[in-house]
Amino acid sequence: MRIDLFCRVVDNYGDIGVCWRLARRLAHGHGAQLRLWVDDLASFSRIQPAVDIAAAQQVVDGIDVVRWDAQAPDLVPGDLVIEAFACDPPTRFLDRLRAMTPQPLWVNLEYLSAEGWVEDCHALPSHRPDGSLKYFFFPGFTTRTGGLLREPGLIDARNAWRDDTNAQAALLARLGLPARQPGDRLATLFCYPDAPVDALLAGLDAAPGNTLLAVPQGAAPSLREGRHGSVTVARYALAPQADFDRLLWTADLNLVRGEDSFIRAHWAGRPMLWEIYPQDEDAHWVKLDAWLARAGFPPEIDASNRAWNRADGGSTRFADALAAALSAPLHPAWCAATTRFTEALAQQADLADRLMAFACNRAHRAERIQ
Ligand code: TRH
Repeated sequence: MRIDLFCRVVDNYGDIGVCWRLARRLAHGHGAQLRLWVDDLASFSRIQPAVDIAAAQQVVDGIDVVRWDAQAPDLVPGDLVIEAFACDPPTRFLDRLRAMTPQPLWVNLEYLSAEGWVEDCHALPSHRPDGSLKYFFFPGFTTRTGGLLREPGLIDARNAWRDDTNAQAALLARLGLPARQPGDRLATLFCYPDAPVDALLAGLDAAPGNTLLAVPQGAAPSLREGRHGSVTVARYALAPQADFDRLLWTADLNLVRGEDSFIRAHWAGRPMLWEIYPQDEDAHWVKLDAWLARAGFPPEIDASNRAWNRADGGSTRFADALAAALSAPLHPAWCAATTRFTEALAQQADLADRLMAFACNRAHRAERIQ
């Protein structure tokens, strides 16, 4: 199948992070001829160093990457067109799409949400005034949604990685991070600028044992590198996406944000705290609570997640809540609940498999109508 995937980098790395992962899943996992259109190659190159930010067109990891700008080439749409996060593909491209018979399948990949209404909207068609058809494809946590991206063999690879302390040590060294001392906790922090990092340091310092806190350049700008009581803060340059995934696998605690790192922290299967991308009118609170309701963590962990997001009057309680969450008896309960939740999710077909099944089903239906 020939697939066009359009990605507009709104801000941060999530848009390109999700699209690059999906592009590889469809190309490598389903043998698709993938053409990825990206409007910001500089951000792309931060998570995939092989990207040449000056190239109008290039092949990266077997995927055609087209720089999406005013000079972008006039190309014939493929069989499936994926518009990520309502990014409005070029008019000229859509004109071609509309003129084709049968019309290629046009899908809008929506943002992830754990909310219930997603099931009712997933895979619905949008009949557009110009006669074209676009479908909504919603990622989600249940079988009645589009699912979550997860490459085959991920869980086995993660489990093997957990037993491979040499590979873990080599990764930390490659990222320029200090070695983890035996018994020390490794935590990763990927947060938005106003996350309550002082409360985080206080909570980790009050928790049993020492902590190595790995923070990417650019995140938590107010956080000073070095010792803070029993916590050592160490920074690393933004890592290639694959290394970032393994860092999450190596850690005992992952503080993640947005969408893609959030999903990857599920697959790491370790305790995690999610800083949700703030939305207007506090719409993100409903999304956060919807996820917590699905996850089934102990209520104290829900309170920690909400406090980390400065809900209900801020993060003053976060430090105590985190220290308790990292101590017995809460910590083993947190680990068990996380394993239970993420292992159950890993039983579901992943988003790429569902998207391809949806596309093939539509193609057959179109043929029948022909
Ligand atoms: O960067 P983000 O905050 O992206 C956000 C969200 O996606 C949000 O939903 C969206 O509305 C907004 O962008 C526009 O967080 P996210 O989604 O976790 O994406 C970060 C990507 O960066 C992810 O693919 C992992 C990758 N990454 C690396 O490859 N290396 C690294 O060292 C780090 C820290 C991240």
